[in-house]
Parts: sequence; structure tokens; C-alpha cells
Amino acid sequence: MWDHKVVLPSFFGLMTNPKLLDVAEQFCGPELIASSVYRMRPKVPSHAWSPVPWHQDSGYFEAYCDLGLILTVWVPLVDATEERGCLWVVPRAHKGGLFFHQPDGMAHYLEIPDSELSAFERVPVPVPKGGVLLLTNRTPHASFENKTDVVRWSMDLRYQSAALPTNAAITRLPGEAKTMGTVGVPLACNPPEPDFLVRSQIRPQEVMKTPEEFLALRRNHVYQPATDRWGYSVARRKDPLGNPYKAGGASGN
Ligand SMILES: O=C(O)CCC(=O)C(=O)O
Repeated sequence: MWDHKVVLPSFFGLMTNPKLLDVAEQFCGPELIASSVYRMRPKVPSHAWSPVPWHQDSGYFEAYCDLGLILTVWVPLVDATEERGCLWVVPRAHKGGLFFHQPDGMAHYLEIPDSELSAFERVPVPVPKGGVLLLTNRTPHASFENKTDVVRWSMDLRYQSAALPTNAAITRLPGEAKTMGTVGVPLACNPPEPDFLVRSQIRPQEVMKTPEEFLALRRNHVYQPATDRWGYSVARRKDPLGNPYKAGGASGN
């Protein structure tokens, strides 16, 4: 998975694609923030980190954003078939709250324990190249092994309203979150990465316009740790047998 390590001008082009923004605006409203959390995923066949266990994106975000909408736009760059490891979802479960999450066995991802989801229907959602899949931050989803010899490339992008906590450098309007009220709690659904304004009726001059600005934003963002809701960073210090990872080991750092 390529996250903050890869920042390309073309990513900015996709995140600000007018057709995608038209869709995102319908769900998140006209004051539209591109969430800091975008990922490019080469899902390669037979790689241990390739399957992504069941989770809700909110499991990774700050608790104060659980009830807001953070829209995931999942974009396959090849046909995402079931064999290639398309996404699976639990239909309608986004209408409920957040499931319990725990670090997975490798402490690489968070996962919802299987026992929590056993009563729910789970369906594969193949998406052809050129299509998109929309998810909420409370839609449980997963993807499994790629059983082909084709890399299942995809990108996932996220959008939210400027009224939700965000670290985008924008003028706050009445009703928009200015502080979290708790000292030390950062104002963002995902503090480690920087948000930015992609569409606005009220402050269009603050919309980010060029890939150069985007690259500078990523480069200059001052890292803020996320709240460790599920003991993830503690688990990452140990291997699945409970032994501390050695420097340079398989912790993914
Ligand atoms: O692309 C995948 O396989 C997983 C995507 C995912 O978990 C996400 O977009 O939150």
C-alpha cells in the first residue's frame, strides 16, 4: 500500500476530478474537503499484506468523526473482479455504529473480529475499470487474496464536509468546528495527514488549485499522532507471537 510515501501530481488531478467532486458534493455538501487519507494499492497476488481484513474506515479515525460522513470513493484502475480481490461489504451496516476493532495478527491493519460480523450478510462488489464504489466511514468492508496473476491496482480517496473537524487551512465559518474543546486533541478526523479544500461556494479563493500546492502541503505537514483507540501502536511493537519486532523487521515501519 502506498500512502504518504507516494505523492504525485496525478493524484491531485484525480482527487479534484470535477465528475468525482460532483458525486462527493451530493453526499458531503458544497463546502468540500478532500480528506488527507488517500491510498494507492497494488494488490499483488500471494502477498501477506495484500488481503485487507474487515474494518470500518472510522476504526482508523478519531472517535469524534464517527457520526459524520467521510465518503470513500474507491477507484479500481483495472477490472476489480472477485478473483482479483475486489472489495466485499456488509450492506446497510453503516446505519449502525462503530464495531469493535483490534490490530490484526500481523499488526498491519485493524480488523473487526469475525464473531462481530457472523450474523451479517457479506457481499462481493466487483467494479469494472472506469467505475467507482462509494462507501461510508461506517460501511464494514474487506478485500481478500488476489488469485490471479494481474496486479489489482486501485486508489481510494476520501471527502468530507468542511463542517467536520479538519486540519485544512481554511477560514472557519459559523457552525464549523474550530477546536475540539479538549487540550491536545487535534482538529482532524485523521491528524497524521493534511486535508485541503477542493470545492467551495463561500470561500472559493481558498480552494487548492495546483498540484504544486498539494505537493507542498504534503511535504510541509507537521505530523500529529492519531489517538490510539484500539492499542494498534502497542501491538505494532510486537510480532504475532508477542515478541518485540527487531529494527528493520516486518513491522512495516
Ligand atoms: O483496496 C482494498 O483492497 C482495501 C480498501 C480499503 O480498505 C479502503 O479503501 O478503506
